Amino acid sequence: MCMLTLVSNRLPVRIKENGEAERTTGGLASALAGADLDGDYTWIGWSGGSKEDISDLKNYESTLQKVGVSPVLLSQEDIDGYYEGYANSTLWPLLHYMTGRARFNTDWMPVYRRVNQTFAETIAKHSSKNGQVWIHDYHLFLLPKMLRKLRPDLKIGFFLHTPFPSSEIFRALPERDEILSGLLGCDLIGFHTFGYLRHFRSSLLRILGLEGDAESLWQGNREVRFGVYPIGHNRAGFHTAMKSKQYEEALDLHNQHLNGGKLILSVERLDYTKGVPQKLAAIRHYLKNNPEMRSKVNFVIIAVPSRKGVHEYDVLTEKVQREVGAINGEFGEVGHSPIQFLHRGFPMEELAALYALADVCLVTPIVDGMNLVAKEYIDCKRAKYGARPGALILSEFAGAAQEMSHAVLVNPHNTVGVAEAMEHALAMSDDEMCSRVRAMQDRLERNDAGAWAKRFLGDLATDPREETNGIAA
Ligand code: GDG
Repeated sequence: MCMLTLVSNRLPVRIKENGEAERTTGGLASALAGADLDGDYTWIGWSGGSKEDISDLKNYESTLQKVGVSPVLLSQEDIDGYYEGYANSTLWPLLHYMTGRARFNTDWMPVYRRVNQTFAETIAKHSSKNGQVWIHDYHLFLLPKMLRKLRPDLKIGFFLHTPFPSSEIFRALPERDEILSGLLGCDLIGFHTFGYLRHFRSSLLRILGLEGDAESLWQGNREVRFGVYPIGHNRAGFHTAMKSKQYEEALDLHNQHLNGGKLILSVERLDYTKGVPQKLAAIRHYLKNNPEMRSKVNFVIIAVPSRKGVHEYDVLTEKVQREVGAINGEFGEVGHSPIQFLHRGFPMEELAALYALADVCLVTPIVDGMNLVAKEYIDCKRAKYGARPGALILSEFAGAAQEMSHAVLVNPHNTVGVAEAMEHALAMSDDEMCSRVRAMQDRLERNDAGAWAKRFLGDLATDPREETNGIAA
């Protein structure tokens, strides 16, 4: 059995047409690839779809086990109450300060609890004695405590990919006590920024009356440690992509299309936290005030579909499509529409080519745990791979802003301010762009995805009691 068990809501797998399973290379998988683990870990999570649709459960499980993952099977009722309900309709908006969007439905928590328990039982079965378990994200807040009950020998770590909001927001959650005490089953809890950690500690104090020191809290004779681990991007993956033929071809093709015009790029999941309508308002303002630029700028918005079929997301998609049409109708000319809205995903090589060419990257979420697009854009600005100089416009409300002070920082709610930032970025000299990019690249090199995973897992493995007084626990 492997010494490390990774746990996330979704498994990084895809079932191919021939029925075989294939590992996909999402952000987390590539982070672990860079953490020198030699692939020695197992992964537990939901493989997507409902268990009612699986005709041969045994065969299904063994197909997935062949690629080193163990599925947690969910019924349609689980998916509705746990995933679409409590996780994505209550927790996700609340963690992003959007209390008005958070839905509170008393039927969801029992399902969320039950699914977290199923995860705990699956992990307990598959993890080796004294192994490490690394749990990811808000879908699994109750899991640490449930797992500790079943397997006290395990070292349990948790990383939150979203913000942790101010306690004034978090305390609106009806099940706030249970969520916090679920997390306290951990040995180590990680956040992207000091701000999120500070909010978490103040929730512990205000809601559970628990006060620890800056880095830990005692639960009986067990220490729960907290830490700040800003996630990095998949640097190795992007550098490999930039050496590929597909990258070169995409670079040539898009360069021809631009025909000397300016490229202003944005890339995100189409989620209400990413601030796409606010960005469109700023683009409209920019085009209105800069008529001489209308035929020269190309706003390319890559908005990957997200949570399709969920009402709010469908409404957002329609709203965005309508506004893009309206702006193009108002400011377009024969043969040129200022905005290209691309509602699908692109291969990494093509994404890297667009990053390399973009004069400006517009990253303007309303609230975002970190935001990896900002980091990827800056890393792809490499002259040796044919990249053009470029400037990053970054929302103050993305975790990444804490590390990327050389970006042009904006308040995404300030339409005029974002439009002025576009003017400023497009007028910036190549020298200024390059010196800002270099300053940010230095930092990204030291903390890519692999370094992030290595740091977290290194800290999880360390027993603080052994370190401080030499006495084994
Ligand atoms: C959550 C938190 C936190 C996007 N379009 C394409 C594509 N992407 C990739 C990007 C990037 C990733 O998706 C998006 O990551 P973000 O960090 O920007 O945002 P979330 O998906 O919301 O992630 C966030 C993150 O977790 C990690 O902790 O930073 O705050 O919300 O890597 O490159 N990739 C490809 N084609 C696309 O069209 N290949």
